[in-house]
Amino acid sequence: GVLMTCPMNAYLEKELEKRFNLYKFWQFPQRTQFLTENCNSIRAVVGNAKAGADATLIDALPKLEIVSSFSVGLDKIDLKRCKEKGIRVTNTPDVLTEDVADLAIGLIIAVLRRLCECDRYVRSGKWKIGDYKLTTKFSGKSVGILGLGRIGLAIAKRAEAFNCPISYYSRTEKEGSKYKYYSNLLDLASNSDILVVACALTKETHHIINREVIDALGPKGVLINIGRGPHVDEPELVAALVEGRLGGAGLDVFENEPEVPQELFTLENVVLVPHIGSGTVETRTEMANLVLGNLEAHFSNKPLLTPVV
Ligand code: 8YV
Repeated sequence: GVLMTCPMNAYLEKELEKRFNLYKFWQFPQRTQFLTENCNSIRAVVGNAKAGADATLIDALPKLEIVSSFSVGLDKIDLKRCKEKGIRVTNTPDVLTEDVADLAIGLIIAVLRRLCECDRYVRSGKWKIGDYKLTTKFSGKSVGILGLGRIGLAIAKRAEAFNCPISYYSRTEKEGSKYKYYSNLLDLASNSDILVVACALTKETHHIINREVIDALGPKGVLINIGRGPHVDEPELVAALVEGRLGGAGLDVFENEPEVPQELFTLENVVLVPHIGSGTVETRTEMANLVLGNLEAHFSNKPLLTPVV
């Protein structure tokens, strides 16, 4: 049997049902009772960025062999526990890189050119009263990237086409990279017009965007987050935006999704989207196929397609 932690994709659900005895966790409000009754028939967990496999779930499933995540991010999976218990883990890298990088650029342009406010302006009929105010140019602005992994690199490549000087921060300098490296995130923030969060969420990167970083980015700076909500100290971000200490923000992720701080709703220099980075038909289908391919490989003793553990 396969346990799916929450609804994530209709095609994936359908295909899993064809191949396995599929348990949909969300259909069993009495979770403890469900686990007691079915723990011995569950050999795989399919989770996502919302609901993965924590130590409690892993320990409740004595026959668990593999956790296949419908996400590239692994922050909702207790990797250490999986390693200890010899449970394999897979994710969905690469197939979503383009979508997430596209969205990062989209958010930058939406914030600087005020696309969402402009759309509201036209719809409300205000255009008839007068022209919209001037906005801020994107091309040529300095872009700082936090985390130069697959997604960070794809964002850099796109920003290059906008003639943006590109720099990055990561724990270690990437050998052979043509982009400017800062060994200190504060220096990157001070030297960037736009700062994009594109690293993995770990203990080390939790609240890495704190008050100091936000103030280094400053009243003309823009923060883009397509990583994870907890990368950012959200109350500090809200305070900075409300007080005008930060120029703007484009956010795909939030600390307590789907809760979004109400204070942001009235700010026109902020663009808010509901964790849609990988959310295209094409990419979600490819992600589903990767999950299916990994499970198939595992259960037929073949090498996993995208192993993490
Ligand atoms: C998804 C994600 O939003 O890949 C990730 O890390 O956050 C996403 O692709 C999610 O897992 C889809 O259910």
